[in-house]
Amino acid sequence: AQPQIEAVLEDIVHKPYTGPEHKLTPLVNEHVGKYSKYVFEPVESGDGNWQLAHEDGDMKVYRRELEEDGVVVDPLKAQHIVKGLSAFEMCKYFFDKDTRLDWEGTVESFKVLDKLADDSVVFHQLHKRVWPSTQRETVFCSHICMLTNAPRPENMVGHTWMVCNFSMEHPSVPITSKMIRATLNVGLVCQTIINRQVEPGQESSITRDDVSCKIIYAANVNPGGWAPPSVVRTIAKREITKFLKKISSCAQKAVLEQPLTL
Ligand code: H15
Repeated sequence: AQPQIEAVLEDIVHKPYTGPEHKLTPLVNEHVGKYSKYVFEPVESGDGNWQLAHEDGDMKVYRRELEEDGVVVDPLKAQHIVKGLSAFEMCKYFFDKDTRLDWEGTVESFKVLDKLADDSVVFHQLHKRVWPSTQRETVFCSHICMLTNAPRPENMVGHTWMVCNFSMEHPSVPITSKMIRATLNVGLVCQTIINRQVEPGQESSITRDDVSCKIIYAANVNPGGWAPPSVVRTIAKREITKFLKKISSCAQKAVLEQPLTL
């Protein structure tokens, strides 16, 4: 990133949504600190070799081709704009395990390993088997928080929200030979955009029809073992696109009858 951008990113601070602190707070802070900046590093400036891999209406998916020890680990970044809900509502929906299986197409089942606080939960997930490869599993911590000092797009109202999911190890699920342990680090950052002029002090007049949610989603996936590069790249692009579409329509439906929470 250019020096000015670096300085802007340096200022971003995350605030826990509910707290209190717990045994993984230092680890969460480390991941969220890194990801909250990484998500905002621009892809369009052309310096990081990001390529537009898919575009569909307001959705754009970028990738940077990268292999580690012959395994495809392409960083992915996507942007999307979803009408009729706020940043907070979108992040809450992504974080909420109770509605996860309504939209999550890559997961067969999951289990809570550790509820550290209302804003931090550790999960074990079994992923759907992608023929002809071995089934994958993941262990990760999911954390929801607010970001302050993040770059604000034009016409933004309210706060920036983020969910950070990062792979970790957990003593209750040792790695076995039956499945491949994949690792993922994911950041979902959301900001609310308003599509009409609101006079200062008139914020309470904002309704669902006035807002959209701008999403930036960054994912670093390591499939955890060799699989044909073209297969991994095809699956990754397909799944991230499917995920964004599905979670957007499910979240829109879920908030429809509720009052807007900015
Ligand atoms: O973010 C997504 N899902 C959440 C909620 O389930 C979990 C995820 C996570 C899982 C494990 C560890 C850390 C984080 O955040 C949606 C995921 C969308 C899919 C992204 C692309 C997957 C590419 C998989 C290639 C594997 C190829 C195997 C042959």
